[in-house]
Amino acid sequence: MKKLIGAFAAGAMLLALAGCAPAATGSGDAAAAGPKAESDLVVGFAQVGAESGWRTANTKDIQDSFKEAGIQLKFSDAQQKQENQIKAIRSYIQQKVDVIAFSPVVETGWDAVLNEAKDAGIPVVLTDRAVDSSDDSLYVTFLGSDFVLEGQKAGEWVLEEYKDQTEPVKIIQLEGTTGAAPAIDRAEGFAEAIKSDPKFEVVASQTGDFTRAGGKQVTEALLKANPGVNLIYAHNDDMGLGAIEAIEAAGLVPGKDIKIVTVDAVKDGMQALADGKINFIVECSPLLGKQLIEVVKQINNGETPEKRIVTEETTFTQEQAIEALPTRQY
Ligand code: GYE
Repeated sequence: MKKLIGAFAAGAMLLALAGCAPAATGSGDAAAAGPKAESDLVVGFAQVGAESGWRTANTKDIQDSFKEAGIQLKFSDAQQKQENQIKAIRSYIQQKVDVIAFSPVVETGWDAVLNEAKDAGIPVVLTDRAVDSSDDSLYVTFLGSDFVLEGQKAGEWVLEEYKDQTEPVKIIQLEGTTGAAPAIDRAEGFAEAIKSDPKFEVVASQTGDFTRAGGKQVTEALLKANPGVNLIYAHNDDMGLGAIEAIEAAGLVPGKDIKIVTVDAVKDGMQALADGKINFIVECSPLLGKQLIEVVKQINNGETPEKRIVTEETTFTQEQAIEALPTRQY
């Protein structure tokens, strides 16, 4: 934090100096003139992809929020590939956008490109997913959910749901994209919660890449290899929805023969919960657009946003899903 303030202070001093310099220094330093008009701001956003209902809702919310704020948005879809995101970020640097925002598909491997943005003097905002870097001066803030807490909430529901069962509880975990912050953290939070009772056994854990097709395919294979599974913990709704198809195809009843707990609470997931095919959902809000706009405005005004902005979230049982569905935005 100190480092960050230091960097900002140094930057501000340079700008102040540039501002005092005679006109002969040229017109290069527009920022010296103070904040830009918001209608002149350009933000480059490098999205992960379109892998899930959550992502679709997130993209729409970001695009709508920028339209509403009258700030120009350059948007790219990396199709879940880090190399594509890096290319997009490099192109935003070349285009000299005012702010770069992105949702890192995986946690590691960003330092080089983020240093390029830093050298170009372009602030970077992380939305939704975090990076794993020892240098936190490479981004201004991380705006998104507490994924460890989400995993814990899922695990705590499982503890309660099976509190009277003395037999082992066999669990399949459908992991998100390998190396992605929500996959790593949701696994960690869940494991943390259930470790207090050895009757909970994660008999298999595999990635379904946050997609419905992935969830279906992995569940099909894992059900064959692991008879007598009690519960599926899916890192997002879409993989849970894929699991429902696989469970039904195996002649079993989702929500009864095999219970399902997921994370996200997008409409299709909430519908399955209302229908009793999913048993519990931990909410993860994709509505990050308005907060991102706030951060962009703060940066433009020379203010320092909080280093970590955490999204507030709840959980849903079947009754709560039935109640929430009619007014659910996404
Ligand atoms: O849970 C999942 C999406 O990063 C929080 O990514 C996001 C996750 C979300 O594909 O559905």
